[in-house]
Amino acid sequence: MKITALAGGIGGARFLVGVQAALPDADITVIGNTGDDITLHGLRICPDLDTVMYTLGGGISPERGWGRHDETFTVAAELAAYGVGPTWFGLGDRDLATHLVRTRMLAAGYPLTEVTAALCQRWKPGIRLLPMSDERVETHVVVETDEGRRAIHFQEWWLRMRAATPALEIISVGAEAAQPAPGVLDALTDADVVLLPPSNPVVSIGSILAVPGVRAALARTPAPVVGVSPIIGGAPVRGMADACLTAIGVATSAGAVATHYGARRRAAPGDGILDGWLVDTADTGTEVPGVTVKARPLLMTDVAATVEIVRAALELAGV
Ligand code: FO1
Repeated sequence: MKITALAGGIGGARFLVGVQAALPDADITVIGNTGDDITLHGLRICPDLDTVMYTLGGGISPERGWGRHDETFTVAAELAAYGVGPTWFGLGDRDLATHLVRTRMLAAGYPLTEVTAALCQRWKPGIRLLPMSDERVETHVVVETDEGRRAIHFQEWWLRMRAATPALEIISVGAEAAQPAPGVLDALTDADVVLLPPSNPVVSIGSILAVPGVRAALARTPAPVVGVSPIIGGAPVRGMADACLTAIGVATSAGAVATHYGARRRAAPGDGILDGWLVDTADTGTEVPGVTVKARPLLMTDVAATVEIVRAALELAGV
């Protein structure tokens, strides 16, 4: 079975562990969000690609959910001693090697798709990991500061401000000029099923949908498209997706997120992308016109629980 999933960071990676465990023989392609990417100290860092790669490849820090296990932060401390920031983005010593290799390959002219494939040759995540685009698409957030409105990088808003300062606007900088990376559109139209894990619907899934052509490919793919709500009982399971949803005027509810993704009407393809939507039992009764909604426990407390969620999504997809 060919499965394609759009994935952000920690929640998406955790869900993918369940997909692999549920279907060990499946051919899985992951379209990874690169909107969180940032250049620091001259190094290109791809948090969501690395989180998927490390999580499925066995290198992730289980406590943090990002970065490497057995990590040290000696270089970060030395940079801080020089007064060289930012200190709000924790760069681990082991993780730095990934950014050094990636930056070196990008500088040599390799596209991010090939860089990602090269890094995965070490980690062997067991899935094909595609960046959403080889072009630079970065999520920036407009906030009110003492000096007036400023656009700051998503990571600064997320990590330094903890998304506590209201985002007046969330922008995928560069999206309009970007192309889907090679293989991305085919992965959406050739799949037997497309899954939307419980990643952040705005800055993870939303960033991927902002790449021209992706939403249209999802609207027209013959594969069923089923998503898993990242919102349970009106609150995000992790992270601060509520701050992101508020920024784009979407209520923080399982139903509102599905409505935001849109129902896929085969008769008249619009830009809706959902056929099915899994909500937690706390949200039983959620109705989304044009979308088949099923309620079941959605907390990914361990791999076995995640496997059950994946199985429910595949059942809802009818595969
Ligand atoms: N998340 C944090 O909460 N604090 C950090 O210091 C941090 C550093 C970091 C370094 C590399 C990396 O790949 C991810 C990192 N993350 C950190 C997670 C990252 O900010 C988020 O996972 C995504 O960008 C949002 O999902």
